Amino acid sequence: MPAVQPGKIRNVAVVGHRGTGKTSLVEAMLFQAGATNRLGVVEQGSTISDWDEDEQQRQMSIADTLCHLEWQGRKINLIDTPGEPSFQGDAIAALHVVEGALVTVSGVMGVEVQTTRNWNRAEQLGLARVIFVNMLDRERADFFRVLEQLRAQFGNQCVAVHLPIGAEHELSGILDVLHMSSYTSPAGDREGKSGEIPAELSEQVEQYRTQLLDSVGRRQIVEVVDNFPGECRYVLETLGGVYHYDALAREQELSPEEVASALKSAVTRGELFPVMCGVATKNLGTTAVLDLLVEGVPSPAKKGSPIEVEGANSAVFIFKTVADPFAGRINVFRVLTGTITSDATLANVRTHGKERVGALLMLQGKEHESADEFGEGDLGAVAKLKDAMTGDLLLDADQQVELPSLDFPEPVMSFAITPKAKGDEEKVATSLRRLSEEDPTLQLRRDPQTGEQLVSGMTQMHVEVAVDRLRRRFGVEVDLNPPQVPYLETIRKESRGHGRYKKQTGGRGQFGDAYVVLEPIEGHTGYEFVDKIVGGVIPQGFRPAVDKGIQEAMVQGELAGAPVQGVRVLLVDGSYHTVDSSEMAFKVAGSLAFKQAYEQADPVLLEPIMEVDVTVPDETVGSVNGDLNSRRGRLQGMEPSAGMTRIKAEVPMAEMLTYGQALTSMTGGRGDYHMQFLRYDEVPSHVAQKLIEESKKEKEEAKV
Ligand SMILES: Nc1nc2c(ncn2[C@@H]2O[C@H](COP(=O)(O)OP(=O)(O)O)[C@@H](O)[C@H]2O)c(=O)[nH]1
Ligand SMILES: [Mg+2]
Repeated sequence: MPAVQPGKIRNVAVVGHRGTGKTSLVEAMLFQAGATNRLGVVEQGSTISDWDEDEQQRQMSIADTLCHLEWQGRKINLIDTPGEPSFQGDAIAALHVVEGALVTVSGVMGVEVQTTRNWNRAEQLGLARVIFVNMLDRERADFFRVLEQLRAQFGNQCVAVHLPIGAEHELSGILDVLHMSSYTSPAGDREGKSGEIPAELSEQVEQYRTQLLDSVGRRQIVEVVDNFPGECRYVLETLGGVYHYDALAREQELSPEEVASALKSAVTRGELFPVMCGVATKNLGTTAVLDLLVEGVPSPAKKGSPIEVEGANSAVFIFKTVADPFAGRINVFRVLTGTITSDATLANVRTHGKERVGALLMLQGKEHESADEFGEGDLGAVAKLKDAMTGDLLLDADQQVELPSLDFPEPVMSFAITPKAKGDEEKVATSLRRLSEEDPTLQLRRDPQTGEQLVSGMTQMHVEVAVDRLRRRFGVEVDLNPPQVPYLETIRKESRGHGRYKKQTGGRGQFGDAYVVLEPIEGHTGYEFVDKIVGGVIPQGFRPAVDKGIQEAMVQGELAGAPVQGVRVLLVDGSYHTVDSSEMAFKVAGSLAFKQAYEQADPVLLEPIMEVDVTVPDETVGSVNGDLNSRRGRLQGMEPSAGMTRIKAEVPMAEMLTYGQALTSMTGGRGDYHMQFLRYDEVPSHVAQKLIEESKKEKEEAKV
């Protein structure tokens, strides 16, 4: 099959909050276009796009799924994205490779957290946006309330092009304000029935039609263009642009075709956001959505590449890596420029390695057909690349170009992960690395200080799904625990200490003797060893051994077993024995001298302080601040904007280990936070006391 021309492609990411019917709508569109001949159901695990076992079990999309269909002679590529915040990385990646976003909103719940997040991202990326208010058959669904909410939140550029006929279980069809017609489409009926506007609704339709017309153009002639002999054209001012119009010269009512065409170009430019409605599970409203995607979403030919690449004839960007049960690893990509054929060899910009393309695939959920080539702007997939992964750029030339950034949010929930079976450590690490190649918002690192293997994700659920996948796909079982806090110890006073190591056991003995002075280093960081020996009371050759002994003692401080930092040690005096002295003896002497001095140096525990950035609905600010306060947080500032307040605070890491769940329950899932390491601070004495006692107890137990 030859490549599809860029002008005939529409790339659309279906985004929205979890449970708003994205997957069901994709299913309905595929069915409506004849790409599938049965309408699958999410609860039965029979949809095309929720094909993964984890998805079916949780009845929730976890990863991007690519599907395609043909409508009005155009190829529409649909990416069904997860709405759950845990997997928002995939929605973000999808938005980066499309020209349009189809935003689903529940007719009951209205605008939700993830609606807003995806909306803002789509806006940043300058995408055309089409809104589908779904689930209007459900109890308490109210299209008009949701419409007002949309207009209040995202502006009056959100205009209804559809209205429901009836409501809740009495919903019987859809009114098309644009074409002034109505239709009903019982489940499974692909044609639906198109008809007249019911008389009792004519007033309402008129009201929304006026709103639509007012949005399409203010019907105000701002300029008369008289370029053509014998022909007069008028320019009509629209939202954010001008629209050439000659109907107005005739002072006529705009024809539906004229309105449609004005609407279409405003949608394409991202200036108007048509609001449609329906019932995805009954395939009601789907035809109109498909029509509008074809007409309103710009083609790749019109919009150009979302990622600029210079110096290559063909380039593809991998936005998703999936593990396929049959084909192994599949990389899903967008062709940025040129055509990609199945015999191509491409260079990976990140690794500089060569990749032989081999099997190209056209995806329909988990089903794939092989393809010979993909043209510019198209979305496709490739199996069996060596080491390509999400975020990679492959070019036909080994060029130095900057890798595009998908700007994923930083994962904030960390857990220490340990295999249930001893000896599985390596397997856990490799399997997790695999998962994080598929989903870069899942991260893996070893804490150099505590030695723990840490896995971080967006939420607890995110990490738990990863654990399920470890078991199911890689056969490893693990335990998750809150990570250890990397405490440090330091000193606050200058002090002196003496260490002497002497052993007389028959033949050759041991002798080392050292005097040290400890001084705090400002900022509580680093370690310095200063040799102040005069006159060779300790021979040159043994002094590094003293240093070594001290550094070994610093690995586990005497206070609570944490590493010691921020200490300058002066080696000031000592003595030696010509026969019995050795490096080993001076190492021990150094460590004894350090320990004695350390006790006198007013040691203290240090804890990591995080810079925390929380965004919550205004009405929850009081309880969120109170909670941060009870976590020993210090408020740094607050910025309210559009119903949400951003709170900045400095909070000890030890108090933030379970913050995700607390924030979710305080804000009903509408809160969001991220944090990063800021600095080490002294642990307040009442908190330190407990930690010191615990460490003593552990030490005792270890001895037994
Ligand atoms: N009553 C009703 N249920 C729907 C509709 N659309 C989806 N659902 C159901 O709502 C749930 C969530 O739908 P799903 O498509 O998985 O939402 P997603 O999370 O946005 O992909 C599933 O149980 C669907 O069967 C609708 O229009 N009406
Ligand atoms: Mg879904």
